[in-house]
Amino acid sequence: MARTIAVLNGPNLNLLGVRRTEVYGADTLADAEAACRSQAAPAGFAVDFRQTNHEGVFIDAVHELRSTAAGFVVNAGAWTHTSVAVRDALETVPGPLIEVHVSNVHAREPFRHHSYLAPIAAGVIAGCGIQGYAFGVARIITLTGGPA
Ligand code: CA2
Repeated sequence: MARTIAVLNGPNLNLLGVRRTEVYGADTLADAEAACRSQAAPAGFAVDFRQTNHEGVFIDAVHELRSTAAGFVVNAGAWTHTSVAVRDALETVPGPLIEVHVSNVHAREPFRHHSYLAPIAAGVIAGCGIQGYAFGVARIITLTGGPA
C-alpha cells in the first residue's frame, strides 16, 4: 500500500490566488495540491491534502493521521504564530514535520517572524510560493527513506 504524506493547511489558505495576489501570488491551493501529488507519485507516495479554517478540525486531522502518515507538510497559516495547541498536536507526530509558508514571513511584519512550529520541525520553507509545498513533500520522501 502507498505510504501517505499529510499536507495540512490552516486558515484563509483557501483564498490563495483569489485575494492578496501581490503577497501570495496567483497560484491557488488546488495548484499547491497538484504540485504535491506530482512530487509524491513518482516516489510511490499518496497525498492526503486538507485545508480548514477551524483550529479544532485541524487538530483532529493531526490526531487522525499522526500514526499513519509518513510525514507532515504543514502550512498552519496564522496559527503558526499564535497556537500552542497546534504545536502540541504536531509534537505527538512520530514522522518528520516540514513547515511551509508561501510568502517570506521573515520579510514581513515582526509578528510573522515567530513560529511555534519551527522548533519541532525537521525543516522550514518560506518565500518559495506554492513550490515550497513540493519541496516539503520531496524532503519528507528523503527523510523517510525515498521511494518504497
Ligand atoms: O505565507 C504563508 O503561507 C502564510 O502561512 C500565510 C498566512 C499568514 O498568516 C502567514 O503569516 C504566512 C495567511 C494565509 C493566507 O491568507 C490569505 C488572506 C487573504 C487572501 C489570500 C490569502
